[in-house]
Amino acid sequence: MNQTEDVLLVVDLQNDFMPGGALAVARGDEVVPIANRLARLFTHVVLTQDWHPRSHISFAANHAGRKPFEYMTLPYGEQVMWPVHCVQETPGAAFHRDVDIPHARAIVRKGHHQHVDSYSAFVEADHVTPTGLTGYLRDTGVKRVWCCGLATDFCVAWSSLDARAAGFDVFVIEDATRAIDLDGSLDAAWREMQAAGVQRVRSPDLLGESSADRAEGLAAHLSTHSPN
Ligand code: VGL
Ligand code: ZN
Repeated sequence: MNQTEDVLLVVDLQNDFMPGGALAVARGDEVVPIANRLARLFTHVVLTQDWHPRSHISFAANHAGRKPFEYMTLPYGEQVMWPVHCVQETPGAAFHRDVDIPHARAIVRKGHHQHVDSYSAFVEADHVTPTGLTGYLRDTGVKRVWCCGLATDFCVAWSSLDARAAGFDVFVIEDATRAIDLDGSLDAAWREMQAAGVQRVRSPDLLGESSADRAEGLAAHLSTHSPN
């Protein structure tokens, strides 16, 4: 990992996306220890935090007659109606208690505008309003964005696609994500990411736990310990 040109983007490891949360992602909690280990490989880590006002446009409860997980056409496009989640300053919006990334440099809060959602950490769902993350990463010399977190098919996918569009090399650490998978959204997200040139990688390859790395490590161990 080149410490000046790489950033780890840890997406939405918040209570409401964990099992038992308001918008639970199946096995979302399994991502937390992996993200903690990955974060130790990076000096530059940015966290994102879904951070909605209670009156947010993406909540089914704010539209008469709408139910969670239906689609609704809004001025900026199709919007999934979500259960109320990640309301600013509530426990559901807090990071999972086991998130242990004290050296994170920045936390990008998104979805804070009442009338527009933001799955992406870069550009809101109107496709024009920037969060400022692109400028921040460019200003700090970042060339490669490594993504993990929740959910693969929404905030991770949209963030990766926007990072690509902004000209960064982008990697999604697949086993360090979990999906909502609404009507095939996970397959669609991977197709879009692959078409955009987002690279799909796995954490053992980065953490030196893959079988190839183990074999290399073993060879190195044997060569230093072989009798004279
Ligand atoms: C997310 C749906 C609504 C996510 C956030 O973090 O993927 N999904 N808000
Ligand atoms: Zn949200």
